[in-house]
Amino acid sequence: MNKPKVLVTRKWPAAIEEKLSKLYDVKLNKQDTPLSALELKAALQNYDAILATVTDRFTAEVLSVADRRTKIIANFGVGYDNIDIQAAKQYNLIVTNTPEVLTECTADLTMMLLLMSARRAAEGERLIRRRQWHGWSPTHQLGQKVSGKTLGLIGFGRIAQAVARRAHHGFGMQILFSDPFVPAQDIVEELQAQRCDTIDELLTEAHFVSLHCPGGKATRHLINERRLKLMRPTAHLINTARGDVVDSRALIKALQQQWIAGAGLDVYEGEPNIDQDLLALENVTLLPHLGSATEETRLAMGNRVLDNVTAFFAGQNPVDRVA
Ligand code: 8YV
Repeated sequence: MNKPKVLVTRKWPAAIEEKLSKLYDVKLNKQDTPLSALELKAALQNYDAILATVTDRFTAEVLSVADRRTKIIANFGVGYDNIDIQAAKQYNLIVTNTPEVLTECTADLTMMLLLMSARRAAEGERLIRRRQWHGWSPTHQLGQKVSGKTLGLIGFGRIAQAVARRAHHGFGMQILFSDPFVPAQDIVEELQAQRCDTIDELLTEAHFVSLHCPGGKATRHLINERRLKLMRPTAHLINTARGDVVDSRALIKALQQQWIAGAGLDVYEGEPNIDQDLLALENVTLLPHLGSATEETRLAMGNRVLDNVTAFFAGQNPVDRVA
């Protein structure tokens, strides 16, 4: 029997590419160039499985291509807002993601951004590189204390809970959260976390706000001009979720006019294109979507995709099925 034809849309950790090559008739992307809509359509017509990432935009239009061969899109990532799930269901396409394995590293990076933003770390680093640091001074580049402050988490799933653990047990922070789902009581108790009835209430109260909701239509521009104005002038906004959760023009205005003290961003609307006005600001820390970018986690993500695809080709239901 012929091996299933599998496309890996981007360059993956070598060990995973090796395993895949042994099991399937695999097409790798050694150049690592993101695929265009046209290339994704051709892929849907030519491969049994597509192993995709956040940079592959499977819109309803792309998925509607005639003569589809693909049966499964196995996404390398926990977020799958790059895939129109309704359309995928309509065409009986199975979609899987990689939850759990990237929780800890993404939570670590969230804390790093929070600390960097609060303590103006990137600004200080830039200053030194520009040779503009003229020595210690009692009032130079003062930031905000983190320990003991209140952290508001919008979305209280796995990653947010891991952030809350670090913040509460490590930094003595009080945890507020807002989420339409009710979390397990033992977690709420462990973290002494308080649910806010509304996002507005959380934004008004918190010293630091971190976003952990999924991307997509339902959360697009959840943080807008009105909501940014509710935040404390000393507050920092951290986004390691998805860029379009924040109205970036409104955020730029908030940072320029100092409605808030700073922001730490790992994700962007329309990434990797970053608004010029954002680049010009000192009170924002910018990272290039590094949430899960550790050797250990990317290997674990690859293995998780492998498990999902292997289960599918063995006629089983993949464990991380989201459509
Ligand atoms: C991934 C992420 O690396 O898993 C996610 O949702 O945001 C990242 O950590 C990226 O999405 C790759 O698909």
